Amino acid sequence: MATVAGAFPFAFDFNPATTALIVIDMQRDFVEPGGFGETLGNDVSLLQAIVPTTAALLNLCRANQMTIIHTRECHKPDLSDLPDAKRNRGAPSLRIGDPGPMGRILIAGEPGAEIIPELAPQPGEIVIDKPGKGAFYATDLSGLLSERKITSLIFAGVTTEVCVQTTMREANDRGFDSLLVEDATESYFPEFKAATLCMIRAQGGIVGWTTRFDDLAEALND
Ligand code: TIU
Repeated sequence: MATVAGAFPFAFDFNPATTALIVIDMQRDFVEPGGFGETLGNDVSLLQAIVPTTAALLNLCRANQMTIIHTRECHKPDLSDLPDAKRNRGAPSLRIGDPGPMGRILIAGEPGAEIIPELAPQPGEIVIDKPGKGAFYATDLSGLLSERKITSLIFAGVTTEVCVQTTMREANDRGFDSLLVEDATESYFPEFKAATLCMIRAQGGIVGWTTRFDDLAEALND
Protein backbone atom coordinates (compact mmCIF):
# COMPACT_ATOMS: atom_id res chain seq x y z
CA MET A 1 0.00 0.00 0.00
CA ALA A 2 1.02 3.61 -0.53
CA THR A 3 -0.26 6.73 1.20
CA VAL A 4 -0.39 10.25 -0.26
CA ALA A 5 -0.12 12.05 3.07
CA GLY A 6 -0.53 15.50 1.48
CA ALA A 7 -3.74 14.73 -0.43
CA PHE A 8 -6.92 16.73 0.16
CA PRO A 9 -9.20 16.56 2.05
CA PHE A 10 -7.17 13.84 3.85
CA ALA A 11 -4.60 11.14 3.13
CA PHE A 12 -5.26 8.90 0.09
CA ASP A 13 -4.36 5.21 0.55
CA PHE A 14 -3.97 3.02 -2.52
CA ASN A 15 -2.39 -0.17 -3.78
CA PRO A 16 -0.51 0.48 -7.05
CA ALA A 17 -1.35 -3.07 -8.21
CA THR A 18 -5.08 -2.26 -8.15
CA THR A 19 -4.83 1.34 -9.32
CA ALA A 20 -5.04 2.74 -12.85
CA LEU A 21 -3.87 6.09 -14.15
CA ILE A 22 -6.44 7.60 -16.52
CA VAL A 23 -5.15 10.46 -18.68
CA ILE A 24 -8.15 12.21 -20.16
CA ASP A 25 -8.21 13.59 -23.72
CA MET A 26 -4.68 15.03 -24.07
CA GLN A 27 -5.34 15.33 -27.81
CA ARG A 28 -4.17 17.80 -30.40
CA ASP A 29 -7.84 18.85 -30.82
CA PHE A 30 -7.85 20.32 -27.30
CA VAL A 31 -4.22 21.37 -26.80
CA GLU A 32 -3.12 22.72 -30.20
CA PRO A 33 -4.38 25.63 -32.30
CA GLY A 34 -6.82 24.74 -35.09
CA GLY A 35 -8.68 22.03 -33.20
CA PHE A 36 -11.98 21.56 -31.38
CA GLY A 37 -10.96 23.61 -28.32
CA GLU A 38 -10.11 26.62 -30.43
CA THR A 39 -13.29 26.33 -32.53
CA LEU A 40 -15.20 26.86 -29.27
CA GLY A 41 -13.43 30.18 -28.78
CA ASN A 42 -10.84 29.07 -26.22
CA ASP A 43 -7.17 30.05 -25.75
CA VAL A 44 -5.68 26.57 -26.06
CA SER A 45 -2.18 27.69 -25.02
CA LEU A 46 -3.32 27.55 -21.38
CA LEU A 47 -3.39 23.74 -21.55
CA GLN A 48 0.30 23.46 -22.54
CA ALA A 49 1.35 24.17 -18.94
CA ILE A 50 0.53 20.68 -17.69
CA VAL A 51 2.31 18.69 -20.40
CA PRO A 52 5.65 18.24 -18.54
CA THR A 53 3.96 17.23 -15.27
CA THR A 54 1.61 14.86 -17.06
CA ALA A 55 4.60 13.25 -18.81
CA ALA A 56 6.31 12.86 -15.43
CA LEU A 57 3.12 11.35 -13.98
CA LEU A 58 2.92 8.81 -16.81
CA ASN A 59 6.53 7.82 -16.22
CA LEU A 60 6.01 7.56 -12.45
CA CYS A 61 3.01 5.26 -12.89
CA ARG A 62 4.81 3.21 -15.57
CA ALA A 63 7.77 2.76 -13.21
CA ASN A 64 5.34 1.46 -10.58
CA GLN A 65 3.80 -1.05 -13.04
CA MET A 66 0.38 0.56 -12.79
CA THR A 67 -2.34 0.11 -15.42
CA ILE A 68 -2.22 3.08 -17.81
CA ILE A 69 -5.32 4.24 -19.68
CA HIS A 70 -5.53 7.10 -22.19
CA THR A 71 -8.86 8.45 -23.42
CA ARG A 72 -9.71 10.37 -26.58
CA GLU A 73 -12.97 12.26 -27.10
CA CYS A 74 -13.85 11.60 -30.73
CA HIS A 75 -16.58 10.36 -33.02
CA LYS A 76 -16.91 7.82 -35.80
CA PRO A 77 -16.29 9.21 -39.31
CA ASP A 78 -19.96 8.60 -40.21
CA LEU A 79 -21.02 10.61 -37.12
CA SER A 80 -23.37 7.79 -36.05
CA ASP A 81 -22.30 8.27 -32.41
CA LEU A 82 -22.71 12.06 -32.47
CA PRO A 83 -26.06 13.29 -31.16
CA ASP A 84 -27.52 16.29 -33.00
CA ALA A 85 -27.65 18.03 -29.62
CA LYS A 86 -23.83 17.86 -29.41
CA ARG A 87 -23.09 18.76 -33.04
CA ASN A 88 -25.53 21.68 -33.16
CA ARG A 89 -24.79 23.23 -29.75
CA GLY A 90 -23.65 26.85 -29.75
CA ALA A 91 -21.87 28.71 -32.53
CA PRO A 92 -18.36 27.21 -32.94
CA SER A 93 -16.24 28.35 -35.90
CA LEU A 94 -16.24 24.72 -37.13
CA ARG A 95 -18.57 21.93 -36.01
CA ILE A 96 -17.59 18.36 -35.09
CA GLY A 97 -16.95 16.50 -38.35
CA ASP A 98 -16.11 19.62 -40.38
CA PRO A 99 -12.70 19.75 -42.10
CA GLY A 100 -10.09 21.81 -40.26
CA PRO A 101 -6.33 22.30 -40.29
CA MET A 102 -5.76 19.03 -38.35
CA GLY A 103 -8.31 17.03 -40.33
CA ARG A 104 -12.00 16.66 -39.49
CA ILE A 105 -12.79 18.13 -36.07
CA LEU A 106 -12.94 15.50 -33.27
CA ILE A 107 -13.12 12.49 -35.62
CA ALA A 108 -11.35 9.19 -34.87
CA GLY A 109 -8.31 8.60 -37.06
CA GLU A 110 -7.78 12.27 -37.92
CA PRO A 111 -4.54 14.02 -36.80
CA GLY A 112 -6.46 16.28 -34.41
CA ALA A 113 -7.89 13.32 -32.50
CA GLU A 114 -4.43 11.89 -31.75
CA ILE A 115 -2.83 12.23 -28.33
CA ILE A 116 -0.04 14.83 -28.38
CA PRO A 117 3.37 13.26 -29.09
CA GLU A 118 4.85 14.19 -25.68
CA LEU A 119 2.23 11.98 -23.97
CA ALA A 120 1.89 9.26 -26.61
CA PRO A 121 0.66 5.88 -25.36
CA GLN A 122 3.29 3.18 -25.10
CA PRO A 123 2.76 -0.41 -26.31
CA GLY A 124 0.48 -2.30 -23.92
CA GLU A 125 -1.29 0.80 -22.64
CA ILE A 126 -5.05 1.07 -23.08
CA VAL A 127 -6.53 3.73 -25.37
CA ILE A 128 -10.28 4.35 -25.14
CA ASP A 129 -12.20 6.39 -27.71
CA LYS A 130 -15.24 7.97 -26.10
CA PRO A 131 -18.13 9.86 -27.68
CA GLY A 132 -19.15 11.62 -24.47
CA LYS A 133 -17.55 13.80 -21.85
CA GLY A 134 -17.51 10.94 -19.33
CA ALA A 135 -15.20 8.00 -20.12
CA PHE A 136 -17.66 5.38 -18.79
CA TYR A 137 -20.45 6.40 -21.19
CA ALA A 138 -20.66 4.12 -24.29
CA THR A 139 -17.18 2.59 -23.75
CA ASP A 140 -15.63 -0.64 -22.38
CA LEU A 141 -14.00 1.15 -19.44
CA SER A 142 -16.04 -0.57 -16.69
CA GLY A 143 -15.23 -4.02 -18.05
CA LEU A 144 -11.54 -3.25 -18.53
CA LEU A 145 -11.25 -2.06 -14.92
CA SER A 146 -13.12 -5.01 -13.44
CA GLU A 147 -11.07 -7.53 -15.47
CA ARG A 148 -7.93 -6.01 -13.93
CA LYS A 149 -9.45 -5.80 -10.42
CA ILE A 150 -8.84 -2.06 -10.32
CA THR A 151 -10.36 -0.30 -7.29
CA SER A 152 -8.59 3.09 -7.31
CA LEU A 153 -8.11 5.62 -10.09
CA ILE A 154 -5.62 8.45 -10.53
CA PHE A 155 -6.77 11.17 -12.94
CA ALA A 156 -5.01 13.71 -15.15
CA GLY A 157 -5.84 15.53 -18.38
CA VAL A 158 -8.26 18.05 -19.81
CA THR A 159 -10.45 19.81 -19.18
CA THR A 160 -10.74 19.78 -15.42
CA GLU A 161 -14.38 20.79 -15.17
CA VAL A 162 -15.67 19.00 -18.28
CA CYS A 163 -14.29 15.57 -19.18
CA VAL A 164 -12.14 15.04 -16.10
CA GLN A 165 -14.80 15.98 -13.58
CA THR A 166 -17.55 14.12 -15.46
CA THR A 167 -15.45 10.94 -15.49
CA MET A 168 -14.53 11.29 -11.80
CA ARG A 169 -18.20 11.59 -10.92
CA GLU A 170 -19.03 8.53 -13.01
CA ALA A 171 -16.18 6.65 -11.26
CA ASN A 172 -17.32 7.76 -7.81
CA ASP A 173 -20.82 6.40 -8.38
CA ARG A 174 -19.28 3.09 -9.53
CA GLY A 175 -17.36 2.69 -6.27
CA PHE A 176 -13.84 3.75 -7.26
CA ASP A 177 -11.61 5.85 -5.00
CA SER A 178 -10.43 8.67 -7.28
CA LEU A 179 -7.46 11.02 -6.95
CA LEU A 180 -6.99 14.02 -9.25
CA VAL A 181 -3.45 15.32 -9.79
CA GLU A 182 -3.85 19.09 -9.57
CA ASP A 183 -0.84 20.10 -11.65
CA ALA A 184 -1.59 17.49 -14.32
CA THR A 185 -5.05 18.82 -15.15
CA GLU A 186 -6.03 22.12 -16.76
CA SER A 187 -8.97 24.16 -17.97
CA TYR A 188 -9.44 26.97 -20.48
CA PHE A 189 -10.91 28.83 -17.47
CA PRO A 190 -8.56 29.04 -14.44
CA GLU A 191 -11.47 29.89 -12.16
CA PHE A 192 -13.33 26.74 -13.27
CA LYS A 193 -10.27 24.60 -12.50
CA ALA A 194 -9.98 26.12 -9.03
CA ALA A 195 -13.70 25.64 -8.36
CA THR A 196 -13.60 22.04 -9.57
CA LEU A 197 -10.70 21.11 -7.29
CA CYS A 198 -12.65 22.62 -4.37
CA MET A 199 -15.94 20.87 -5.20
CA ILE A 200 -14.30 17.46 -5.68
CA ARG A 201 -12.69 17.44 -2.25
CA ALA A 202 -15.38 19.37 -0.33
CA GLN A 203 -17.76 17.68 2.10
CA GLY A 204 -15.21 15.04 3.13
CA GLY A 205 -14.23 14.15 -0.45
CA ILE A 206 -17.73 13.99 -1.92
CA VAL A 207 -16.29 13.05 -5.35
CA GLY A 208 -12.70 12.12 -4.42
CA TRP A 209 -9.29 13.47 -3.52
CA THR A 210 -6.80 15.92 -5.06
CA THR A 211 -3.02 16.06 -4.71
CA ARG A 212 0.04 17.82 -6.05
CA PHE A 213 2.21 15.59 -8.26
CA ASP A 214 5.20 15.85 -5.89
CA ASP A 215 3.16 14.44 -3.01
CA LEU A 216 2.07 11.47 -5.13
CA ALA A 217 5.69 10.89 -6.24
CA GLU A 218 6.83 10.96 -2.61
CA ALA A 219 4.23 8.29 -1.73
CA LEU A 220 5.39 6.02 -4.55
CA ASN A 221 9.10 6.57 -4.03
CA ASP A 222 9.03 5.88 -0.27
N1 TIU B 1 -14.78 22.17 -23.94
C1 TIU B 1 -14.18 21.62 -22.91
O1 TIU B 1 -13.77 22.28 -21.95
N2 TIU B 1 -13.93 20.26 -22.90
C2 TIU B 1 -14.41 19.34 -23.80
O2 TIU B 1 -15.20 19.62 -24.69
N3 TIU B 1 -13.94 18.05 -23.67
C3 TIU B 1 -13.06 17.63 -22.68
O3 TIU B 1 -13.01 18.18 -21.58
N4 TIU B 1 -12.21 16.64 -22.99
